[in-house]
Amino acid sequence: MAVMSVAGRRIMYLVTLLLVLCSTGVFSVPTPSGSGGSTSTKPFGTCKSIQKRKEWRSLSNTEKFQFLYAMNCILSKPGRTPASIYAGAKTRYDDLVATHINQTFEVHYVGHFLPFHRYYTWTMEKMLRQEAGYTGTFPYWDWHRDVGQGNTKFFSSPIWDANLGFGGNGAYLPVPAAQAAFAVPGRTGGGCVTTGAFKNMVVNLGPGNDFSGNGARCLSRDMSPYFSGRYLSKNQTKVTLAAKNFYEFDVIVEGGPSFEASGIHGGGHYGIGGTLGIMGDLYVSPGDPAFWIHHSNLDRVWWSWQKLKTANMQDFGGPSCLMDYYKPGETQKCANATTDMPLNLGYADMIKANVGVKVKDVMNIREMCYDYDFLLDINGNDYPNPL
Ligand SMILES: *[C@@H]1O[C@H](CO)[C@@H](O)[C@H](O)[C@H]1NC(C)=O
Ligand SMILES: *[C@@H]1O[C@H](CO)[C@@H](O)[C@H](O)[C@H]1NC(C)=O
Ligand SMILES: *[C@@H]1O[C@H](CO)[C@@H](O)[C@H](O)[C@H]1NC(C)=O
Ligand SMILES: [Cu+2]
Repeated sequence: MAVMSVAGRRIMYLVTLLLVLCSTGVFSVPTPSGSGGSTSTKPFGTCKSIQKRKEWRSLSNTEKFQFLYAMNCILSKPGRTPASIYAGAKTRYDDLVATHINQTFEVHYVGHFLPFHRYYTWTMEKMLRQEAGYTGTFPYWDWHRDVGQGNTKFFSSPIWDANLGFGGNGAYLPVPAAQAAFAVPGRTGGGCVTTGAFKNMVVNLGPGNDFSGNGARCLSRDMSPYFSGRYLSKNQTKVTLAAKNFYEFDVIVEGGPSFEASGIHGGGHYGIGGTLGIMGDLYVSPGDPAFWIHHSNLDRVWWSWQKLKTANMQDFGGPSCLMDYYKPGETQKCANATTDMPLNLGYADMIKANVGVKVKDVMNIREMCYDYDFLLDINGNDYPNPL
């Protein structure tokens, strides 16, 4: 078991000390209407500037510390979900997790899967800035850097750093017999995360769709370098970026149309969460803070695909209800998803413009006031994104 260094302990002590600031609410900023002016009818307003997201490794140590601190702040702030609605939702972070659990079968294996998660990740960024005083860069995890050369490479990623990172794997636990047949191949852990900025974290909601809070438990990880090596490889990204239209792109990303198959989305979830880890639980996966940097990179892949061809930018499609993919000769249960579909985040909502957010509002990330420092070309290689 990894022992935390003196520096690591000092950092955690500092995080704990600073959380007092968080609970006093010094970071709270008056609720704005959209990101820009209140006169705008667009939910994201007019951008004062474009926030450039960067890979975790490109953040300075100070920025990493501030980011991990701000996450802990959101994890400790009282939430807005009334106990009468979801008794287990206690913190501001739980507001986000609860809305994901509530909509699990409405926002996965559907056309609006990527738009929903783009808006969801944007909301975490907004929350960190507005309610936890974060002023740095919102990070993404370029998984290509950590897969492909055997197990040790994945485990030793700076993402999992015990001092200035998300902490590592859990100790190995066997899976209960009932789950053995469905166990994620190559899983190596399952126990609690014991290092890093989230080692004391309590996951209040879940497992699954349990909102009661009775299942409160540690943050667990069950990493599978085998699984991530397969589905987070540059080859898999290349296969994904080769999609001819959005419908096809979404199917490849989600590994549809079947629950058994995987794509880059599942590559991160099961590569980190395996069978017993929080990231592997379809409902409560945002309960692992690593969720946000995985989804930020997934969003970067979508944005990179959108930028490959003019026609890709506004292309959209796919089913509006779970797994209702079009198959020749079969009748679909639901209408196809359209860009007029509303995206709803319940008590986690950070937009108070009363205009609602629709798929069409999140098609262009620059209208959401952010972009990425590097994008991916058709071969899955990074190129600098001129801003
Ligand atoms: C690349 O990915 C495709 C699709 O998943 C797979 O069929 C192919 O074998 C992979 N190629 C390599 C070189 O891994
Ligand atoms: C849904 O989209 C698919 C793929 O673009 C298309 O073939 C199908 O006809 C559409 N279904 C409906 C009900 O409009
Ligand atoms: C849960 O989801 C349903 C259906 O999308 C929605 O109507 C309801 O408002 C959601 N509840 C909360 C508390 O977010
Ligand atoms: Cu999700």
